[in-house]
Formats: sequence, structure tokens, C-alpha cells
Amino acid sequence: MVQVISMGEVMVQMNPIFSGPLRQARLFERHIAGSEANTLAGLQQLGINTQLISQVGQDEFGLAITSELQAFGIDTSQIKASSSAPTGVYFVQRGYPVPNKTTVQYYRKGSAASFLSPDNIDPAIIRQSNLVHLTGITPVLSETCYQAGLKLIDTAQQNSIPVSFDTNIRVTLWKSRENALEGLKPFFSAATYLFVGQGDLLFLFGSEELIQQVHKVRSLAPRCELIIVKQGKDGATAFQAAKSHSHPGFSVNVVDELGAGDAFDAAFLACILVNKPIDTALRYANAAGALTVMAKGDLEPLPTWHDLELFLSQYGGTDSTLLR
Ligand code: KDG
Repeated sequence: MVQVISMGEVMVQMNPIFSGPLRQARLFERHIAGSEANTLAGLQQLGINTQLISQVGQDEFGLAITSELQAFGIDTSQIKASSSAPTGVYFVQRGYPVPNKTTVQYYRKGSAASFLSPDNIDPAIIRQSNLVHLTGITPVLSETCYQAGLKLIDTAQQNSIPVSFDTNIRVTLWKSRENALEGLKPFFSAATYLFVGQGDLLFLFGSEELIQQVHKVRSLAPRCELIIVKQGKDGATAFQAAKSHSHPGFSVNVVDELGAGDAFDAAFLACILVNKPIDTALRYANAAGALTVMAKGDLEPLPTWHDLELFLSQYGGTDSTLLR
């Protein structure tokens, strides 16, 4: 039975063998990635059954995406292959010009996934899940994607299914801060669990104290049980209505930052789904994020419970009840 459903674009990721300026890169590794699919793959690694709603091109890369997601155990029956639009592609630039920072160059305009629409959402399928996860990337891909996102969260709400939403701002995709704030309002408002990175808080609300920024998020997200602020190497803080929980980050060697936030979401949600305390969820989520930045590719380093346990046994803090 599918426990978590998500919708989003999966692209081919061209990741240079060597870090440095993309203009000089001649050798690449081919990966596949997409924020929502990354989180689903992370959940699968932790024993949670998932399904992705998406579209790929009827091309070689579309085939690669479907089979690689299937290898993680993700239900791909709602991934359609389009004969009229290609699979999206993006290139990664690692460690240049800012050390340890990764930037991306997209070739995704007019991609198969940008034609996702409300027709891709079958309420009968959504009704059978325990959790719907979405990020701020899908609604900004096109107007039809935006409408599909709205239908997904509306269906979840009508059926009392909790919604997990990660703001996942991609500044190259939104027209402006105002545009992002306005566009994301319905998604904030539907969220039961809201993930937001420190960079996204800065983009959306300007440089204020964290508590002020969280206050603003809360005013937009009245149904939200938990606002989880991802603070990168500094860890993360989860805010409940009257209480907050923090966990420090882990200092590791950064190879490729991409996908760390998605791995974090996966481990956090997996803990919530197996009824673990918030502090445990934060510890595992930080560990999953740290493990993901240590290797190239978003999907390949996603940890199992066993990997998390081993990592935490070295870095402090363990919860052996999670060992499966
Ligand atoms: O979270 C990492 C992803 O953002 C990236 O690998 C690709 O989904 C992606 C996007 O839209 O940027």
C-alpha cells in the first residue's frame, strides 16, 4: 500500500567529474534527480512505500528515470511518457565560484513534466495515501503544474490527509519574492508539516531574527503542526505552537550539496510516520542530510536506517529501536 504520494519533475542531472567552472567541464556523470522524487527515494530507503506523479519524455532519459525510480521501489504507475515533450535536463556546477556551493543550470522549459496538469491527479489514488508531499518547485514550473499542485493539496485536505510542504525556492524559477510569496500561499495554508530552509526564509521574509521569520510563516500556515527550519551545517529547528526543538548539524566533507534537503525531509517524515519523537526525527534528518552531501548525485547516497545508525554511532546519539 502506498503511504506517501508526491508530484514533481525528475530530470537527468549532468554532474561534472571535477569541481570547478562548468564552462571548463568536459567529463560528466549522468544521474537522475528531482526534489520530490529524491524525498520519495529517501523514504523508500527507510521502508516507506511511495508513489510519484510525473511526466517524462518518450525518450531514453525518460526510460532511465522510470527504471531508476523503480529500483528504489517507488510506484511509477502515475509517471506518464509524453510523445510531444522531452525529459528535462540540468547541469551542476560544484565548488565554484563559492567553495562547497553547488549551482545548477536548467534545460527544462517545455519539458514533459512542465505539462503536468490537474488531469494527472486521480483523487481515488490520493485518497488511499497517508501523506501527500509537495515542494515549491512543482507549482512554479507552469500554470498547469500550479493547478495540478492545487488539486493535489485540495484532494488531500478534503480527505483529511496530512500535507507535507517544502518551500524549496528556486530563485531562477520565480519571477520575484512577491510572486513566490503570493504563489505559495495556498500551499503554506494546506501544510501540516512545513519544511523551510534558512535561505528560503531570507528570500521570502528578508533578514530578520529566526523567530520573527517563523512567526510570519505561522501566520500563513494556520493548520501547520510543525514548521521545520533547515539550517544546513548548523542543524535544524522544529517549531510547534508553543515549543521548539533544535538539533545541531554534523560537520562532514562536502562534495555535492544537492539533495541534502530532500534527504532531510525523507528521514524526518519517515520518523513521523513511525511515530518517533521530534528530537529523534531531527537527529536522523540531520544525519541523512550530512550523508547526502558527502557524495555526488542526489539519490545514490540516500541512507537506510542501518547507514543512519552507523553514522550516528560515530557522531553521537543513537536510537537502536529504529534499526530494522
Ligand atoms: O533538491 C535538489 C534538487 O533541487 C535538484 O537536484 C533538482 O529538483 C530539482 C530542481 O528542480 O532544482
